[in-house]
Amino acid sequence: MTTIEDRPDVAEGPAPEIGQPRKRKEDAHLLTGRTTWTDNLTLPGMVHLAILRSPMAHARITSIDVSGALERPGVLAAYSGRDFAEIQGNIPCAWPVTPDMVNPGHPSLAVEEVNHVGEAVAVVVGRDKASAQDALEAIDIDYEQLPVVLDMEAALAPDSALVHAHTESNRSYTWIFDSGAAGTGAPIDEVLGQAEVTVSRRFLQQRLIPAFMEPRSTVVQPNGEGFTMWSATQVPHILRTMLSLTLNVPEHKVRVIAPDVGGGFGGKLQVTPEEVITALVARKLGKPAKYTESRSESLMSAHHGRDQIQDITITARRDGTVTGLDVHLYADMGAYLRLVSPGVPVLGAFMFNSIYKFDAYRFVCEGVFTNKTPTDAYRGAGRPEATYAIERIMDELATELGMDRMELRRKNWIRHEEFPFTTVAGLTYDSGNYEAATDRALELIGWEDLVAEQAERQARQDPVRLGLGISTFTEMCGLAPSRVLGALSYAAGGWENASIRVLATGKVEVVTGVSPHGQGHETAWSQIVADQLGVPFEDVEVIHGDTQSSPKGLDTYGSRSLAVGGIAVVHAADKVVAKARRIAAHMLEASEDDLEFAGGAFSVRGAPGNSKSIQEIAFAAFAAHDLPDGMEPSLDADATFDPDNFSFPHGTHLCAVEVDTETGVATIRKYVCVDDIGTVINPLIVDGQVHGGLAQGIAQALYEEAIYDEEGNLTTGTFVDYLLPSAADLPSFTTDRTVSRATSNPLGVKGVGEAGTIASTPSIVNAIVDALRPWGVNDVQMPCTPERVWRAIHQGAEKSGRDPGGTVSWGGASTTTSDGSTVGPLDGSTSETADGSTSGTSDGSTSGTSDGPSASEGDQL
Ligand code: MCN
Repeated sequence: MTTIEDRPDVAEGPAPEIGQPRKRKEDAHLLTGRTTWTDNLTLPGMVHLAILRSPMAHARITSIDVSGALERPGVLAAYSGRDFAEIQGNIPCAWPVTPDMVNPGHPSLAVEEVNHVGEAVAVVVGRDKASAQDALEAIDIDYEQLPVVLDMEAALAPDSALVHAHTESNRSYTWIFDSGAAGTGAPIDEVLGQAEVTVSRRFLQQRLIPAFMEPRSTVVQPNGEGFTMWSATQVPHILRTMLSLTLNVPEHKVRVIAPDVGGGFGGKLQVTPEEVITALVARKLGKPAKYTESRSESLMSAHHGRDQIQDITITARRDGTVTGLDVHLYADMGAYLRLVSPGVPVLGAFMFNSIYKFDAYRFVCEGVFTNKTPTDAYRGAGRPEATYAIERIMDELATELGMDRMELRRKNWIRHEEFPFTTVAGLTYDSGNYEAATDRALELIGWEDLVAEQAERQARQDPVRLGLGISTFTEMCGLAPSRVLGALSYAAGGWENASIRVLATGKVEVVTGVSPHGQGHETAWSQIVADQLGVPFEDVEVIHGDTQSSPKGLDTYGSRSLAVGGIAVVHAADKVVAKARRIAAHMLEASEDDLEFAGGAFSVRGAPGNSKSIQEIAFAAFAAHDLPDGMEPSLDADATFDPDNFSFPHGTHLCAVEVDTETGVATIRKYVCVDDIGTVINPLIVDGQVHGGLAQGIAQALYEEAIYDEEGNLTTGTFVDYLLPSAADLPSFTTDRTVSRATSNPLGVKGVGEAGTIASTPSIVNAIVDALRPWGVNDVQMPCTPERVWRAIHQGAEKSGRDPGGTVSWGGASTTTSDGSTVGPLDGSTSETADGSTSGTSDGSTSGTSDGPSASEGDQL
């Protein structure tokens, strides 16, 4: 594969744009409120929708009468699922991961049954939103309650109640990868049988909510046979095709526009019931219609992410050589399969082995239905979950072996001279340098000093302990080679398209098939084109997010836009330059081979004064007075790129977390990440992407969790209960990069959009567990809230007979904390240890008693 250095045709402008920290072109209009959010759109005669949602997690709809709503002022129409039963189709699922996968079908408006709280059951159409909303209470609906299924393991029991009465069980699918059968390694059972050391853990990936800034919103304008939809979506192209199939409308009669979109994080990689309902209503009434969800509706009904039980066993030799990995996942699909729900955990199958080499690997994933909101892609989609499990268990293995955690990783990771490397999961990693990224991260964080401080705090029984967190990672992104996606049973491909038009005046329009919603593609694509064509950055306009103006594309997710869409731009630029070269040769009466292209101009080699700029050539191509024989006028080109491999960014994330053992509060003191994403187009954008990703990964470790009560009600249905961190909750991050160029594309770029989220969660939890090891703690369930950390200390102390609080006495003496309150276990059980301690002295120092742990116990304490 060629690299940019190998390519003589790439313009060498005086100041290459690639690599410059350009401020984002997009931001001026975003920051000054000159945006077009979908909800800002108003069309003549537009009606407004409000949706009635199920208050029950599982119930039969015994009767529904919407006529009461029709009598309310300002109401034009009201419909239940029964009104649309014949025409609404099912919300599509594009990833049948196994041939026997059970897909129960998902009508946009429930007809017979509701299967999760928040499911849409009826829609009211008003002259304004308030009238429609108010009339929802006039709908008369009776439910017959059905048993609620919430626990995944219980759901798989033969005697479990069924989420969907017409299915045989609550299992959607079982997907298996076995290195023995696949020929990528040894059979796992042999390795398990002979293992010198085996460590098994159960990790829980709590359910998360992709809390994008702009709630979902849709406007539909009916238009003859078809319609135009504006939607706050990440995937206008996928949406168009899927709407056409779902609603049986010819695809060429459907136009989808994603105007400004305020974030998605995977949550808008979807064909939503709300989009379908809005289209149904608009077409039925022949009027433009708008639906915008409230924040509470969004938290309850937009798809959720994660929610897996991970049973993982790692085997090793006593010298620390990892020999095998056995993973069993339960993945909560929620009540229905959405667009890519089943494929999300399956993507993780290729990442549990991460950066490590070992012989045997098995991955079994069971997709399970429950009476909860469906799950689907959320930033990282399968890869953060896998990275969490392997990085947590590597720490546990190191502890079991009594080995330094970093040494264990070094011993097992792929060394940089071994690339390209085909892993036990069957992927070929093209490039990377884990040593370089790790060494740089260790240096930046000042690891040795932190280790010394940790020991010193332990020695003096400081109630605030220091935990050091490690996470090394890689991910497969740049989704992706269409052939591989096809082999994984994904319905679509992974190519991307771009076209470039050099206009008569030399200004450039770039049409891209990706659909940014916060990633800054307009800026990055302008930088790429500026370098490729030698035109000013300011002269490039990027057009996206409208199936009419950018008709070919597969949109933005999976950190694919640069490594696939950006490369399509490069190939389109190559074609433009090739055409321009022919015109230039004609104009300069020279041979094409004698022309040099640099700084946006072709000149005759050896006669630099004899040149034509790309702008002059563009005008000549427009005027078409004297083009080479047979050449079509205009300077433009179109290219589609389908990479032959994923891109494999990697990195090392390290952190120091202070854990107050008296309150359980964990505070991040330092966070350093060194990512390797190949060539960087725009370091400012990349830092922004990493910062945002870190915030989300840290939020999983410390704050966020979607919680259902035993009746299936979402108890975290507002931002009061669902703890989305603000900037003030996060530390300043230290970011740096190493560069191992991707070999699967000519720029050498790898994706970055998910990196921070993938790597940060295990780094934080590893740090917290590290701080609590003295109490025998070997796991803390996420999110590591103060209560959970406090409990872990006290339960660990109880089991190990150690002091829970860095105290002056332990083992039975009854004392109080420094503020005078008595500390006891939160589960109500009695523990002598729990209240048998005092906290540190007022100056923060503590001392051990003669029967307490002594500083000489070193790393134990
Ligand atoms: N970039 C770069 N150099 C690199 C890699 C990337 O300059 N070597 C730049 C790209 O040019 C692009 C940005 O970084 O401007 C992200 O590129 P990429 O890694 O290709 O990711 P995508 O553009 O495909 O974005 C998808 C990714 C995903 S999967 C989620 S989820 C996510 C994310 O992006 N959701 C986001 N970042 C988000 N950022 C915002 N503001 N909002 C979201 O919803």
